[in-house]
Amino acid sequence: MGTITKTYNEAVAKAVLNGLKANEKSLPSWLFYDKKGDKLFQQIMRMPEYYLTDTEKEIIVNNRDNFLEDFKGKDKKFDLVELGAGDGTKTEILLKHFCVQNADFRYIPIDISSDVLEDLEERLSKRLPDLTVLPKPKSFYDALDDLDNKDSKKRVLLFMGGNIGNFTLEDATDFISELSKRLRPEDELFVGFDLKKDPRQIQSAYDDSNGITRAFNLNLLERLNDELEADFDISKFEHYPFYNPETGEAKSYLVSQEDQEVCFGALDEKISFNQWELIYTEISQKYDLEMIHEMAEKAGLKIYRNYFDRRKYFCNVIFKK
Ligand code: AVJ
Repeated sequence: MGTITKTYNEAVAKAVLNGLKANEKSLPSWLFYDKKGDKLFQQIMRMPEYYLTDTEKEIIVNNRDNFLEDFKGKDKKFDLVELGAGDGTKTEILLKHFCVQNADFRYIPIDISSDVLEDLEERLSKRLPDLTVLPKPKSFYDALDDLDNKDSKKRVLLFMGGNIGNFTLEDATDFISELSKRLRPEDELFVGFDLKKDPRQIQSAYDDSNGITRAFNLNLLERLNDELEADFDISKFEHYPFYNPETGEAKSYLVSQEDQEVCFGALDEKISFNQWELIYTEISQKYDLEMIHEMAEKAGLKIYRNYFDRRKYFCNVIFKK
């Protein structure tokens, strides 16, 4: 045998094989966000059915003065630490407002992707040249553990955009507990939760009539075709979102339309699918206040404040120890 040069990403290959060789097939939702997936997600956020972005934006715009008061430490200073840099539009509204108000704060975005952080830093240096930005290209926990604890300045951790929804309830509780361990008495944790509402409205948010969410879900398979030399026939899979109002779980699946076999050229592997077999690709957990209270209690946190949009579709919560 000659030397095989691997051109694929090991983490992607491992996640894909793990997920597709399991009894109940799944693919992790972080795989959505390649170049094309990022673009599709931007488009999803502009779909009339996808209410999440505008509702959280409404909360931020209407309460930016309150947030500044909530976030300021005793000495008026604070560090704003964002978990996941994301696309940053909503954060930018806050940052801009805080700069205009001459707040004494620094912005510390944490993201595993240094590319994402470089783009963000470049954008912010143009738009908000006076803002101090300290990007940390690390995992959330590593980055938080790395922060200098001799620095007594108040910290506010941000986890916005309903990203907590991509965890199951159990995993979200563990995650919040881990963050809680790293909070000091004066610190705060600011989280955006998408709330339970008319089940039909949630269902259509993940099944928009322009088919963008469908394309977003199917793009996972195209990504595997490109990166792992797989031969998925995209027309033989269908997007199926399902919202369960009993549990608040909105889950998305790809459904195999027939018995079929898929080869992964780069991995020298074959995976077979039965007709109607599912690949579970995403959870978007919806919350009610009782669930948020219970989570806070389990994580050893108190709800210091909660903010809603006028329709109570979304809730931004400030937790404290
Ligand atoms: C980025 C996790 C908030 O779950 O609503 C949108 C991702 N997936 N449409 C969500 C998503 C399908 C989104 N979050």
